[in-house]
Amino acid sequence: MKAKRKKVIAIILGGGQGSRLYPLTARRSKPAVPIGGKYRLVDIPISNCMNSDIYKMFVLTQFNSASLNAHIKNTYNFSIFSQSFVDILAAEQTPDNPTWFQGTADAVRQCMPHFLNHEFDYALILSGDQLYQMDFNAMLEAHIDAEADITIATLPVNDKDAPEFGILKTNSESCIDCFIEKPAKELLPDWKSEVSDEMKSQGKHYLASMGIYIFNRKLLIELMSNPETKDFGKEIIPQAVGNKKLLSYQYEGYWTDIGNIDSFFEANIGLTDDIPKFNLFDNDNKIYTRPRLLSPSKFHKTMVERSLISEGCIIHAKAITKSVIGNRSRIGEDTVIQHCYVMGNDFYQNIDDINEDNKNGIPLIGIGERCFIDNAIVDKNCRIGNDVYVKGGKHLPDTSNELYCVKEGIVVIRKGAIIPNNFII
Ligand code: ADQ
Ligand code: ADP
Repeated sequence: MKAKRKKVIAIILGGGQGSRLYPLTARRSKPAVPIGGKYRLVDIPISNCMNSDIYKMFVLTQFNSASLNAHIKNTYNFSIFSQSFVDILAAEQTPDNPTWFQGTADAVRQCMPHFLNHEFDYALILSGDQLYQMDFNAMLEAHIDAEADITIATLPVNDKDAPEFGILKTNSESCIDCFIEKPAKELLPDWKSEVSDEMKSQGKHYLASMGIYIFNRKLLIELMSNPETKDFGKEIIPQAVGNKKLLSYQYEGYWTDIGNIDSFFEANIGLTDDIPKFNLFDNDNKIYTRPRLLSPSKFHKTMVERSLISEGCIIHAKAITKSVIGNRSRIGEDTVIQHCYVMGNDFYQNIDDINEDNKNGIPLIGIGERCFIDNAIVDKNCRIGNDVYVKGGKHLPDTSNELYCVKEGIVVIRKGAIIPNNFII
């Protein structure tokens, strides 16, 4: 347990411009994107830290959004008697740095003065867009025991995924002796590693960096003093191999990148599996989020099959299948929702608003009557009219307009979009 006595800060890389998650990031920063009906992306790394007794956290984001600020401020307000905190550091223009973060290492470099205000022995650098549950203390123990300069969490991946990651090879002591960022397919035969029989049987022959790093304080300061290096995967890690002691900390549990619409959608829908790979029902690994004091959800006569329904919903729908339904969702009579992530609403309309909207023919907040919605993400506060038909799937070409986008067949209805009655996608 010596790792617990060491001082650790966590630096959560909250996202570049978030273009891969567009349009969910059109009006909010990436860490604020809602996930799992009631959480935000940033809750995942923060919860992993708290479950590992790490309570000093920085979230680095390209721009500050009201929803991220409100979420962090209202959720992670620790006792005044503790020294715990979650601080948001948004890219800021200063006389020295007139630009946004130029990459992951540049983001850390620009924020170094904030980190150095705190005492720490180790910096744990995390990605903000991954879904996994991991004990960082065990990783820290391994780092300390090996007297490593840098430790990288790694996991075996297959041929198809390997070109998306930093791939490495290790010696018999698990020290990294070579590393390549996102190798071309043709180079893969040279990058096979010795992996367990179980991983071999799944065709996972390559060791990939999970983008989770532990750095010793002194080394981090040294590396960050070079303004030429902008990125961990492209520069810092490859340049350190051979010069510093880099340990591979191998992980074989569930881990998935949720950085694009396709993987984000699948990760959410995956939560509705009979036995989901990501366990929201774990006493020892809670996922923390903001308690909202909402009423229990109310159903009228809905057939619900393998779905997650959050709090405060009013649901008249005919059927909800394999879907995640977010806080305060309102779904009208005879509507069918399948294979969808409906993010829910930030507020309820009062009776005066409802009468006014009805008078003006504006659909109410939520999803109307007799709709059919399949393979879609419905962002927050949408107003979907009656008899709307949305059928996502590979048959739809990629599109983007002011109401919705289609990415890899997944329809994403933009936040606050007003979809008129009888609309068909
Ligand atoms: P990528 O995921 O492609 O590869 P990158 O785009 O650098 O790496 O993002 C890493 C994390 O930092 C993400 O959470 C991202 O949102 C965030 N981020 C990116 N740019 C940022 C910026 N300017 N400011 C703040 N945050 C930013 C990396 C490694 C690979 C490794 C994979 C594992 O480079 O070696 O295999 O992660 O997913
Ligand atoms: P979530 O975290 O699920 O988005 P919150 O509990 O944070 O939900 O509430 C969302 C925010 O919406 C709150 O800050 C609330 O003040 C705000 N809100 C409440 N009523 C309205 C309204 N009429 N229009 C816009 N925003 C509202």
